[in-house]
Amino acid sequence: MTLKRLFDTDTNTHQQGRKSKKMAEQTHIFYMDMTCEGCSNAAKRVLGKLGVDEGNITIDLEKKLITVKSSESADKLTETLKKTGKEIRYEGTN
Ligand SMILES: [Cu+2]
Repeated sequence: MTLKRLFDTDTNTHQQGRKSKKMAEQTHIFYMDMTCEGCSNAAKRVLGKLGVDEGNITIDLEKKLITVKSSESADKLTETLKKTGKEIRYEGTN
């Protein structure tokens, strides 16, 4: 029992500890007027420069939605995504 709990705790620590930021991460959803993979790659690139792990970015090209798990503010993420030159709209957190 005790051992299993120890292992569980260890796993959680590894999953969360990849980026050692103190602020709580939130999941934000953005609309971005993407038409192809070039657009989604551009989104990944600008977010990556901000320090967002690729594993924390989910892109639905068909729905034109980007889900980002980050401790950065929604404003900062919006500003960053706008660097792609595409229309960006903040859809909220989840
Ligand atoms: Cu494109």
